[in-house]
Amino acid sequence: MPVETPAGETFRFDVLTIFPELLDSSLKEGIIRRAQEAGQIAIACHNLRNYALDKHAMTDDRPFGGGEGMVMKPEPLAAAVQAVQAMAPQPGRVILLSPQGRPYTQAVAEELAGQARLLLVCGRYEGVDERFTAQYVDEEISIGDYILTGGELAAMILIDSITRLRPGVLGCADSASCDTFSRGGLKYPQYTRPRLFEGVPAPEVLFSGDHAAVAEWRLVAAVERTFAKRPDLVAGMSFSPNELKILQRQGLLARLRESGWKSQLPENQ
Ligand code: 9D3
Repeated sequence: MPVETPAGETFRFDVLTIFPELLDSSLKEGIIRRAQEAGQIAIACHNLRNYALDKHAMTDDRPFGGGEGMVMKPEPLAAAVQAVQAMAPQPGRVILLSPQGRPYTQAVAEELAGQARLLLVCGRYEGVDERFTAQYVDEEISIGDYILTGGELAAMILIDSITRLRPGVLGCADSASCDTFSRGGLKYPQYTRPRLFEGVPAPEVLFSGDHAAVAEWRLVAAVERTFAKRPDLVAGMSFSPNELKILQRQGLLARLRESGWKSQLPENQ
């Protein structure tokens, strides 16, 4: 019996912001645009000012107790969340983009891609009134330990990274499995024409027509590159039995173990 799976649904993003144009422009190109046209995702940006109660449409105010900067008022945020939740049949998880949030990773993106709808709230100024966060926000997410001027760029990063995980968005069906992070390390280096660029040739093996040799070169290059650029990722890498054979033959298993990588081979071969 056919069932409604999340795979066939349109994933709906609602974004609350005082700068809707900031998102609108950058979401109108590339894969994100195609995904919207194909009905795989829908993005609606809502101007918080439209939900401000006073005649000046104020969305911020001075902090109680004094101090630097401004704080986002709770009422416009609350009114906007309520109104936007009512715009689609099922409510969305409310995510506040905030420097205090859970660090965003590919694993978080994969978890959120399993939802059908997200309501992304972008803060500005020094932050939002804590009572709004407590009453309306399901989860706070940070995109990293650096300081932005607001949550809009962070919201775009969530939309971008979640959209490409949705079924059918990327051309190649198993694109996700050849992702940079699928083996847990970095991807091999890429080359295209010209064969000779500023005197530097592309690696000879790539022209050999020997698919096994190419795959082997790429595996070794990927592991070497991970050692060089992201040694912190080495310990968490995982390999297929065939890849392990190659790595053993290439003498890379010892180096992997030295980096804290746990042998997947039975009985410490
Ligand atoms: C100097 C006071 N700041 C403490 C770190 C307060 C503050 C900084 C930056 C309050 C708001 C912001 C705006 N940042 C975001 O809205 C934000 C953000 C970020 O700054 N870094 C990483 N992820 C995110 S998600 C939203």
